[in-house]
Amino acid sequence: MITLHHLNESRSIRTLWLLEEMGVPYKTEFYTRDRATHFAPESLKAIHPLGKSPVIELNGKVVAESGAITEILIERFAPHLAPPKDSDEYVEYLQWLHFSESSAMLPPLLQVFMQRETAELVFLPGYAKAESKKVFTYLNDQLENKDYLVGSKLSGADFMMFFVAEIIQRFDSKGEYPHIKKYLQNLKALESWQQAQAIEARHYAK
Ligand SMILES: N[C@@H](CCC(=O)N[C@@H](CS)C(=O)NCC(=O)O)C(=O)O
Repeated sequence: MITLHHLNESRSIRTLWLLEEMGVPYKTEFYTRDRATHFAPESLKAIHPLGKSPVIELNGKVVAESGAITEILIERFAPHLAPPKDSDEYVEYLQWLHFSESSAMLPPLLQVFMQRETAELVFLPGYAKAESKKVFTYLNDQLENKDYLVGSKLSGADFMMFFVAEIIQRFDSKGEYPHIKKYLQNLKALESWQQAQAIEARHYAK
């Protein structure tokens, strides 16, 4: 069974549309943004600690991130909505999936946030601080007693998140995120990581 936790005026419309296109049975729990702050209600945090939408429950497993949700739902229920995995089009498909929530999203979001700045209200610094704390805490909690993000071995998730973890550590002057620190130490002990660093150092030392 699929349950979509849907927030109004949000990326969750991606998932709602996809579910309709797929034509599979699903349930929707609706959440409404606060009129003044535009934030999601606290109740969303009971579903996923970041308190963002979309989130789905898929046979009891909570899945966040609209890109991951799109990929999983299509893989399991609507494979006709993805090109074959061994095709060039699949490469393009994956690039667009990731682009939509990374390089393509940040610039327009910054524009939206800048619009909220007024003479009376400085929005961005407070927002950046509060959202950073949410993300840093979430990642730190997820890494408790773990060497790698997924299961007990190195995966693609580590190659991606390691770069973020390094940035987080730069901001952690008070040592608030010890599990992130340990995670990085663990990754940095890997031979391949050290080789990559050595290659970079050799090249740029010139
Ligand atoms: N990268 C996430 C972003 C999720 C996200 O930021 N959702 C926004 C709505 S577009 C949200 O829930 N905002 C409410 C809040 O921050 O309180 C995704 O693609 O699902």
